[in-house]
Amino acid sequence: MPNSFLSNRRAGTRLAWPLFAGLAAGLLRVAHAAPPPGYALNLGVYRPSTNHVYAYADLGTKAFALNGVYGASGDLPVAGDFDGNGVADLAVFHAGSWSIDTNHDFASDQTVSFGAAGDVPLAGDFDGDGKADPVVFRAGTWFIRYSTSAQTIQRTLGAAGDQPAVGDFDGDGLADIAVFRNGTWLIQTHSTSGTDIVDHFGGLPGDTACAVDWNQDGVADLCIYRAGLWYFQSVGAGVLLDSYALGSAGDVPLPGGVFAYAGAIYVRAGATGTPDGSAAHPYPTIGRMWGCRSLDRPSNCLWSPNSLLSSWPRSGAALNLMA
Ligand SMILES: [Ca+2]
Ligand SMILES: [Ca+2]
Ligand SMILES: [Ca+2]
Ligand SMILES: [Ca+2]
Repeated sequence: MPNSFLSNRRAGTRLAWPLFAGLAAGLLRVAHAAPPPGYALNLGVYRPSTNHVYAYADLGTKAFALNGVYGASGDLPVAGDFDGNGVADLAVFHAGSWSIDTNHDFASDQTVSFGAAGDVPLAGDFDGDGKADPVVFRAGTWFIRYSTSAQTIQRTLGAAGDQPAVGDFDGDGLADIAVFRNGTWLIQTHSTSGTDIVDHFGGLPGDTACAVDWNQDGVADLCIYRAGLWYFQSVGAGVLLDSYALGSAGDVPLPGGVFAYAGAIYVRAGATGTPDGSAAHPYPTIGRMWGCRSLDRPSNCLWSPNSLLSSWPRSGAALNLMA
């Protein structure tokens, strides 16, 4: 099974460096109910008037992971980890056509034909392979296209005019569906039609419903985007959990979860092109080290064939092995 995110280790941790000289894929499957270890929770917004996306890599420093134009007038944005590398990708939906930018260069890398004009697009991992599955909501009928099989399943929840949301509301690692209607949330976690959980949060005119695991306990929290302010409440808690400011009125919230790991170094076996250790241009190997004076100080080492000396160690960096 293809895997995304094999390992993630912080700088300063003693690593068995030579072991990484050859990379094997498929060691571990990760369903990202919460950010993987070492990753930070992020948020983003999409501004339809300019097709500009603003997504933070770090909610504390407010460094951007995404800050550019993607899509065209009338496109609907969707954030999800479509390639399963642990980092949310930006997609735009237009009348059933999905264009997905998996490497954050604002150019489409994957296209999917799924849904139709008038559908509301969403994404979540329903089949548990770590990759986001395209979803469309059509007046109470949900169509979910499994990434593993391209099979489309159908569910029923809500009605025309409801705001749909996707998140893992029961914390089992698989995405669930919800609709928001004037402050009432109807959540379906294990049925194929009907409501398993009813909750109440938000409901002012203009509120946009979203779902994100804000407290990172593995269970998606209810989220309301209100003109640049995000509000969070855990399912069943009945009290506000937190709020955060990002965006402005008219923006579409992108509760992608994780948009980047600042300072990360990415490695993918067989990667081509000129590598710089970014997610877009990963190293094909971390190389083999020799001439070391200390395992804990890789900068003392010589590397071949693909030296990381120019970029390692980075402060706070993590090493990400990609399938
Ligand atoms: Ca991704
Ligand atoms: Ca999936
Ligand atoms: Ca679930
Ligand atoms: Ca939570």
